[in-house]
Amino acid sequence: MIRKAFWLSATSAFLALFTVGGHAEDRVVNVFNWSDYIDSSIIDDFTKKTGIKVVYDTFDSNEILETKLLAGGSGYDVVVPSGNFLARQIQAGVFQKLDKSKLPNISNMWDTVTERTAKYDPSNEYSVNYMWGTVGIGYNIKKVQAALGTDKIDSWDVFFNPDSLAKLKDCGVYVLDSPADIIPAALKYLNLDPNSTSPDDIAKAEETLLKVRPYIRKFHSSEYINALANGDICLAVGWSGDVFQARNRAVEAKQGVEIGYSVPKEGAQMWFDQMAIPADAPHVAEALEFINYMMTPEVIAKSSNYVLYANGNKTSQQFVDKALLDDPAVYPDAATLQKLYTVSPYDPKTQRVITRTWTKIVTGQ
Ligand code: N2P
Repeated sequence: MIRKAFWLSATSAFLALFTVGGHAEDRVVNVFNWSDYIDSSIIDDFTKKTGIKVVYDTFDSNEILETKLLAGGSGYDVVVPSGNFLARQIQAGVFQKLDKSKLPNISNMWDTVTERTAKYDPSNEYSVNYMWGTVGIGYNIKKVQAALGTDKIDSWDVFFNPDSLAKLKDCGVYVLDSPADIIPAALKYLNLDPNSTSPDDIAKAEETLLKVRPYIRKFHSSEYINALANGDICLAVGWSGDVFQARNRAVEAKQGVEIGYSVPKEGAQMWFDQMAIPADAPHVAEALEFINYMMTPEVIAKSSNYVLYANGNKTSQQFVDKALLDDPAVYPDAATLQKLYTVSPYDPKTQRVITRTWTKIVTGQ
């Protein structure tokens, strides 16, 4: 009897060990992040350090991410919505609160950013910042000079004024396929509230966009990086860091393409992309380890140095390339900050108007 009990417990100890060993090997985290948004060596380093395998998928639209999250069972453990989308997803019960005791690196975060992200996630209970940036104008300096007689773009007028955009039609114009980025910009250009939910105001934005629609070659939210870098297009309404990536790719390609980025004087949107854990995430412990790792100052600085966006981590700034840190289009100075606005989530009724409007703009009808 004693012997039998010994064998039983020895067997279960062996089984337990085996299971723990197997489990360690199987540890995995499923991450869904924006495209062109990480130095892949960071993912490899995380796996080397923790033994956790990263399955990394990408998207280029908040709408795509939201559809998956609202359907449930996405299988993702870490996702990165922008603040305005995060806010309504929190309301919809899509996320779980973060166990801050598992996130010691949160002490590195920057109050200038957390104060702003609290607008979307009060007390920052559900999310931490990954990167933040602006919506502006990326352009081919020489081609714009040839078409418009100036290589300095400082106003949305170059895009929203049909006479101006017509001159850029042949060299090519791309626009983000993202109503929550473009419609507020149109409202701002019209001197209206970029957060307006008035159907009249949205109709004015639609009218303005339909007038320039004939001169837009494509609505797409990631292809403009290479299109700008290769000289295939001369203007893109896009996200700051992506335009800077285009600029660097152009420099590396040595074909004489020079790319500029403008934060238009009328005002530009400042957005925040937040790491969060879905309520039904299958690997919560691993998700927390991943998020904590991404808040390591050296790690997130490496990411910023690669993707050319500012991050929300104060301690990381000593590791961020000086050129990036000193660039007011990346880490805005007081004068640039004055020009930046944030957007609120659309309520369901306004969202329906925005979606209908956007379909008309993209299809041009
Ligand atoms: C990364 C673009 C992320 C900015 N390529 C939009 N939130």
